[in-house]
Amino acid sequence: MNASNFVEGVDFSMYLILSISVFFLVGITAVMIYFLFRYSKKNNPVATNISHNTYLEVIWTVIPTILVLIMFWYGWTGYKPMLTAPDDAMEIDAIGQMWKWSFKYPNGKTCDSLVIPLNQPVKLNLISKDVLHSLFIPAFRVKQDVVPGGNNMMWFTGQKLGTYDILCAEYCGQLHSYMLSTVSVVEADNFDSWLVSSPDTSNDHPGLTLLKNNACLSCHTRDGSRLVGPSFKNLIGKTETILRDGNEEEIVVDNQYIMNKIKTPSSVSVVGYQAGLMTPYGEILSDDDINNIIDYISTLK
Ligand code: HEC
Ligand SMILES: [Cu+2]
Repeated sequence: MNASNFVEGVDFSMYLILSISVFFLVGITAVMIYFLFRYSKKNNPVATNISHNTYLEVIWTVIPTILVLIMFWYGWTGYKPMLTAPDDAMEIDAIGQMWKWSFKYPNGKTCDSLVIPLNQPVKLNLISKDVLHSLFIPAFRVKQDVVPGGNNMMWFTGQKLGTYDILCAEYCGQLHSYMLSTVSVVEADNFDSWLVSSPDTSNDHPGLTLLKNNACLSCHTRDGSRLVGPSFKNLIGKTETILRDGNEEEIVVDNQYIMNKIKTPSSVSVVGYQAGLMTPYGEILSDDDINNIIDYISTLK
């Protein structure tokens, strides 16, 4: 059994086009080499002037046209079903952001990796929070751009139990290649119990859960090492240089500064780091959320 319902159509047209291409590559090269000797100056001293040959011209027009139409036909019939999801497909939001995938289920459950039931069509609504991404599941033979403001979708049916890679196939900045996740195809019963279970975050600080869920940790570390942005370790009370309205300023990081930076990151930028990478979280996180985050950051010493 194939990993998804699209494997057969995509693979068939791939192998068809590949075989036709290889056939002509080998054939044309062989004829070229043969002609090189057959019509060299030594073997064919007097060149013949041939203006045209109707019979040959019809053959080399009609046969390639038929071949191209065959390739088109199998390509099209493999691709067309991808464009319309069946009505009974389960809808899941797939959200891409620098540099993390997250998946939101109809019951509100969110997860960093995708879990789907066996033999159930699944439709992913593709949403980007910042720049262009592209959701790519090689084993399922599906790939689709995730456009900010657009409403692309993809659908598929997982037909074989297992866990498969999810990649981002659109260069989306520095840590693009780390934008990885997985899709697990599980038995329907296991899926149902998974869907209603909640991840065990009881030991996590609520601020840490928020940092994880909002992809903050793909750009900021907790251990003092530099990633795309400054580390959260020892952040509060740190003296640093920032750029505000084009002017450099020396500041001491406090709660108010962090609150403002998370809500409207473009208002200030830390000197030594690339400005403009952080998206505004004012609409996504409440003041309570941000206070939880600040409280958590204050524990990172
Ligand atoms: C795509 C990468 C990215 C993501 C995601 C991101 N940030 Fe940032 N952040 C940066 C960069 C780069 C800087 C430094 C440059 C600047 O000030 O814009 C920064 C700066 C900051 C600062 C100021 C640090 C200092 O030393 O003054 C805070 C606080 C911060 N981010 C918190 C967050 C929180 C909280 C989240 C998640 C809700 C988050 N960031 C998500 C890239 C990111
Ligand atoms: Cu991406």
